[in-house]
Amino acid sequence: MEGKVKSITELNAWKDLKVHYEKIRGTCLRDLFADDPERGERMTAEAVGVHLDYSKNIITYETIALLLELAEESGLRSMIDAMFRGDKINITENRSVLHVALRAPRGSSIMVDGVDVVPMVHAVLDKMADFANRVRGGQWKGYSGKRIRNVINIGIGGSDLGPVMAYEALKYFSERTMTFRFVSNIDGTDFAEASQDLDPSETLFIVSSKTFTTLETMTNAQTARSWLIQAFDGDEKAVARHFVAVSTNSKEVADFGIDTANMFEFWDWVGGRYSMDSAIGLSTMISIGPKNFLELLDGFHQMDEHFRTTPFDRNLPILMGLLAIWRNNFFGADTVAVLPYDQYLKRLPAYLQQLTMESNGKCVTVDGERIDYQTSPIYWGEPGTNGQHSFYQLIHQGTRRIPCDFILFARSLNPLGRHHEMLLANVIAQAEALAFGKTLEEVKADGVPDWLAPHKVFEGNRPSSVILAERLTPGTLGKLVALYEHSVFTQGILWRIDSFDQWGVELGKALAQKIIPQLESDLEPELDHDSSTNNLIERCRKFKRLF
Ligand code: G6Q
Repeated sequence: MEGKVKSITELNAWKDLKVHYEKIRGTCLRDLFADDPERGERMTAEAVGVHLDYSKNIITYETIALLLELAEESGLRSMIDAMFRGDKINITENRSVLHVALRAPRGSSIMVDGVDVVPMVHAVLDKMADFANRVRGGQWKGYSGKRIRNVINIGIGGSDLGPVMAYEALKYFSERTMTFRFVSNIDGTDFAEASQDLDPSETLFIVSSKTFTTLETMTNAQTARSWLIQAFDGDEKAVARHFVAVSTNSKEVADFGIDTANMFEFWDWVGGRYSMDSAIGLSTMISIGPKNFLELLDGFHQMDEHFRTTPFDRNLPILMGLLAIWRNNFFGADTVAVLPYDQYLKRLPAYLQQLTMESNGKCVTVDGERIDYQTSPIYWGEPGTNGQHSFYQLIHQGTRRIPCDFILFARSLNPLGRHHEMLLANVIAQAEALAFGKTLEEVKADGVPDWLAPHKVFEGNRPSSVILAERLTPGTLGKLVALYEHSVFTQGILWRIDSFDQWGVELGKALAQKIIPQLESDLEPELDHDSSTNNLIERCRKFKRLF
């Protein structure tokens, strides 16, 4: 990047938006819809089978026009081109950001440092497909000749959240004769529970770690190794048939004792939280099969192409990103609820928490200057309809304004009786209730006594967007994830931050390394932390001594 970028607050469109906000902040959705009967159709966009209804946001056509100007003025166009070209836009780590290359079709070309990475991507995909077929087909056997029936992915953060989410999301398409588990936490309970009912001789571990140095993953992998070897009476040769690795670091993989022939590679231009469609997706591919995995990649690619080529005013990720900025920076909404109305997407909110907050939870610009506006809001959520019987109360009647993303599919993969119509009716009704509410007059007209009426009022004017697709297939999931990835990108560019680093996770890691020996030491350690930290360490040591 050349020269210093202007702060978003210095842009003309930002200043215009400030004035505009003051003008429309009191506007209510009831009036906006009443004044424009076509709003519900006009404020929608559709591409690659994904329909976005953003009409229930507190916006006018002028808002959208100004937000689009803001995107133009921010240089979004040139940054999209820079990402797809392989420029090193992750400036604090001096890396290209090329998750889009992971789903580029065979035969296309993307250059990084003079090397075309697309053939490399497809060579790994071919190797993954061959391996996945052998495991699924029973040709890849465990050390004692038994078929592999269990796959445990060991990884954390970006090397875990994507695989877990995708496994759950695509369970309908999964190989049901096999068991898939995911171990991430340094808490030994995670491994103990994931392995307690499995036969080691039928279990394959995929150690997924970009760096192959992550404390949690390496500790869990060592524990898994001991568990396996113990079952084979100390025979270390068993490791080769029961462990494969996904990493960028072949040296560390070899040092661990995994044959690098059984390593599936990816590259430093793939960020952890953008890696579910790289070799990190090996467990996904074994679960759903190579054909479905390629369909997933094709879904990602279709959304990539839409993002790269479509004018901003019809560009789904850009519209979503701009609305996020509008709600966050002008209305001051601190959080966003992601509410998928599909049980298979139960892990999507957790996945999106990392994608959004690790990417855009930053407080300095790409130039290292302290930011004086809000960046990423807090993302959270649960699948519907469950959330309706829990926290929706606050969304409807609380004092905070919480924008919601509703995600729904017109057809169910499990069409049981009237379940799906009821599910759809509920999500559509929630968006309607949030937007239009119920006035005091309407409550009283129902015969509610005066004293009770205020409790039954719904102020409405709660913004939401609806993302609708036909069915949750592998391709749809790819489109959905890419939609959020590019929306996050859009926001990060406008906020002037590096969405692709994660320095914020480092300090705690370093401090933990110091505390581990202090907890383990047989001798009383000299503690030189603050009084609270010292006290907590002492308390833990004391409790340990009691047992
Ligand atoms: C993601 C982050 C982080 C990372 C994990 C695991 O963008 O970088 O969540 O994925 O810390 O790292 P390894 O894959 O190197 O073990």
